[in-house]
Parts: sequence; C-alpha cells; structure tokens
Amino acid sequence: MDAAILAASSKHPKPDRVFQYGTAGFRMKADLLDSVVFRVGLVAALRSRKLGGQTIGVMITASHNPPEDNGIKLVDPMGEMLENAWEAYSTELANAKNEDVVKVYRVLEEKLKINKDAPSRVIYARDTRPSGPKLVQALIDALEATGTEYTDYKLLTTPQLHYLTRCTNTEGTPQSYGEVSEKGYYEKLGEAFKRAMKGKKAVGALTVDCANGVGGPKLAELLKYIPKGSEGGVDIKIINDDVLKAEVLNHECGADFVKTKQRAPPSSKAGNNERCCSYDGDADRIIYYFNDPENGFRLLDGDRIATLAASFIGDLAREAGLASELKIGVVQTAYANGASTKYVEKTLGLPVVCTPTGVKWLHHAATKFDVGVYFEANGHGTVVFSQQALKAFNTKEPQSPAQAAALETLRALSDLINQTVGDALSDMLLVETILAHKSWNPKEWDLTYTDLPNRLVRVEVADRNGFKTTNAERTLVEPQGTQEQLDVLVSKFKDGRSFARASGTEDAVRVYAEAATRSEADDLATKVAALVKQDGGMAA
Ligand code: G16
Repeated sequence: MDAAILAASSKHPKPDRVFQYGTAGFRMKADLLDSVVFRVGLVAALRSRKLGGQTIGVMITASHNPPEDNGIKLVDPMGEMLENAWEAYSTELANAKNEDVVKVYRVLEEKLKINKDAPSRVIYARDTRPSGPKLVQALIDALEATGTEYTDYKLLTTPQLHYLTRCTNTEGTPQSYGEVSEKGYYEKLGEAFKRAMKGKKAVGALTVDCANGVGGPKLAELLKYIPKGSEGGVDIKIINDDVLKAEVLNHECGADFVKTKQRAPPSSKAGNNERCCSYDGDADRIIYYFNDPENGFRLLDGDRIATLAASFIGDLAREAGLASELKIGVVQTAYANGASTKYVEKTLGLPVVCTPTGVKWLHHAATKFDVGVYFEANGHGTVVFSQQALKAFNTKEPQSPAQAAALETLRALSDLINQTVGDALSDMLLVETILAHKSWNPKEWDLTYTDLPNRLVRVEVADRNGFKTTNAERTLVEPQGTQEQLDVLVSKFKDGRSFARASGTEDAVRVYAEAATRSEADDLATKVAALVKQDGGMAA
C-alpha cells in the first residue's frame, strides 16, 4: 500500500502553505486545495479503519464562502462532526512534506493503534462549485490507494450527507435512522411533515432564497413529497436557484448575506408581511425574515428559530405530561443576541449554555439535555433528542386526546428534525410546522421579544492567528492589552456588548457588537473594528 499511496500522492503535491482544519474543515481558494483533499481522503480511510470499518462521510463544500473557494470536512459515523482530536491528525497530514506523506500516515496508524487489515468505507458528496469534480478525483485517488470502499453521492446538501452517513451506519439495527438513499431522506421528511402538520394550515406562502446553491435543486425535489397549502401543507416559491452560473453562488443572496447585511436579497420580490427565508450555499443554515410595513426589514435569525422551537417543544412536553421527565435546554454562542438569551432564561425558564463557534461544540453541549435545542445566530442549528426522550415519546400512555396529540406531534418532530446536524430543509419544515400550529404570521413570531440592535463586521488583519480567545470566545487573551481597550469602549455604551474572534472559515477577524440603539450598536462595532485593525497590525 505504501507504494500506492506514494504514487498517488505525487499526483497531488502540496503547495508551499500551512493548512489548518478550521471551524468546518479546511476552507480556502479551490486551486490550493488539491493536496489537502487527497490527504483528508487518507485520514478518512484511517478513521474508518480505527472504527472497525464504520462508514465515514466526506463533504466537499465551502458553504457560505465565495464561488472560487472550496473546502472539505469529515463526518463521523453517527453523522456528527469529526471527533476533535482527529482534526489535529488531519492538520498534521495536510502539512506533511510531499516525501513524508506515507511516513506520517504510518506513524498515525501506529500511534492510534489502527488495524491495517480492518476494512475502510467512505461515502462522499459535493456542492455545486465548478471546482468540485476535480477535487473529488483527488479524494478518489486517496481512497483507491488505501483500498477503501466508497460510494459517490454526487451533488448533495451537507446535511443530506450527514444524514446518509448515519443511515449507512445504522442500517438494519434498532437505531436505524432511515433508508440509505437521497429519496429516503425526502420520504422521511415528507412523511414526518404531514404527521406534524396534521389538521393545521400554514398562513400564506413562503419564499425561499436558495443562495444559487445545491439547496435549490434539492428543495425542488423535496417539494414533490410535501403537500401544498390547500392540502394541509405549505406553498413554497423558490428564488435564487441558478446552479449553472458559478459566479452567482452566495452572491447578493443567501443566509450569510441576509444576516450580515441585515436586508433581503435584492432579488426578493416578496410583499409586506410575507414570510421569506434564505439558505446558504450548502443548505445547512437558514434565516427567516419579512418586511414589516411599519418597521421595515425584520430578521428572524437562528436565535429566533431556537426560541421558537424551544418554546413549542417545551409546551408539547408539558401537554404530553413529560415536563418533569425531560431536561430541555438551549445552546448558543457569543453571537446570540442578549435579548434572546434573556428570553430563554426568564420567559421560557430554560437553561442556556454558551459554547465557542462551530456546530461541533454546540451539538456536543446539546446532547447533555434530553431535548437540546442549539442554533448559532447565523442560522446553523437543530434539535437533538436523547434516547430517553425518544423512548418517552413512544411509550408514554396518553391520558387524554390532547396528550395523545401532543405525543404524536413530538414523535413526528423527532423524525422531521435532522438530528445529525443543522439542516436548512428540515429546519424550514420545523418552523413552518410551528407557525402553522400557532397560526402565527412572521410579525407575531417577531413580537415574542425585542432584539438588541447589533452589528457584525469582518475585519482584515495581517495575521488572524494573532487573535486568541477564552471564555467561549467572549474574551481576547491575545494580542495583549486589546481586551482591556475593548472593555473601555463597551463600558461607554448602554447595554453594550462586543467581542472579536478570528474566523475559522475566512481570513479575517469577526467583530460583533450590540447596544441599546441602532446607532450605538453601529458606533460600537466601528470602534471595536478600528481597534482590531490597529492591534492586528493594519493601519486603522
Ligand atoms: C461554518 C460552521 C459554523 C460557523 C460558520 C462561521 O458554517 O459550520 O458553525 O458559524 O462556519 O464560522 P467562522 O466565524 O469561524 O468563520 P458554514 O455554513 O460556512 O459551514
């Protein structure tokens, strides 16, 4: 095998660069990624062998990043993000000198006590970027050189690949997560949506901006399994679903655009009070919004989806007589609006945990609850149910028709929600279900609490790695002295809060600020951004 790996590796030489497994795998300009993809393929083979031949997922996508970027990340057998320690092994192999690739591969194999003769299995997919097929070839070269069995699922959303990874590994077991096919995914969601909606009606249509990414064709497919509004489902209008023009991906559309610019995509023609949502390039994030004739553009972001889901599931648990048995909690990051945290703790009476950015951290924290609702403000999130919760939904004897209905809705939700990772398609159906049950229009949803005005700024610095944080990314420890100056700035603003952290997917530092008024939030963000620019070695 050594000769095969060496020969294959020589077709994918490493450029003079240092690579780092970031927030969501390796991300960069696609033309720098060839050697990284090859070597991540080697890691996938090792990981699968280490787990006795369980199937590992590989996704080639750069999600919300521009069309010329691409990326790769690994998915563990239950559909979760790759185990943390393995990110470091991936980084190690990605940075090995060309002549050392086999050596580093073997050292890892030995260090991790991996049985060379164990089988290895991988499934993979990609988003719609034009660089995808060539990168897939680099991956195949690694899989063939290591004697790994593989299945190519071609174009998928990232959450579909997570779903299929779990289905593959649980097939034929009591934990079976669903049929191992893309069609099985649509059927599972479609069936669960019909059960969850039973007797309810969506209020008005929903316009979905697919960011001109893979979510467009996949949503069109899903709609074949979803009843229309007149049939007890929902009417969906798709916009920004052009996957043939590479340059339009995430351009002036998509969840990241809407969240950071705090406005609708210019292409949106939705009228006042009409529900709209935007996916990102690989459909693992979703943001809702609408135009309020009195207050203008209103964003219903990941925090809003989390609070909506937590309050709805909390109510159902009470109606089902399960409130005392189930621990329900919400997981957020530092980007969560302070008003949402207060609402969850004070109004909903639920605990909130704060983790660093990255679904891997949130997901892990959410599994500590029976019902763990996690969302990043940028719209990436889901709900996870413990085995105990699932058992209770299935075995609790209802004492009344109302209890029976609540239990049935909980069971339907546990199938509707993609519990492996945040999933724009599944989250969208979850929100639609809840709004239909409550007969709410977006304005009524928006009125549950008032967001503190906030601003997110992207700051380019000489070296983002100079920015190191602690306290779930809320406090800078490096550059020295920056946090103290940031604190002084924050103290001058009513309800002020701000932090700065290095992005793990872009070469930049992100600054978040919130304050009592729009102009104060903007002012605080501008001042902190200037501080970051200056301390990051760039003229402010
Ligand atoms: C990825 C991660 C998210 C994270 C986002 C931004 O999203 O999966 O958890 O919030 O990057 O991360 P950062 O601020 O470190 O750049 P996506 O949708 O790009 O895969």
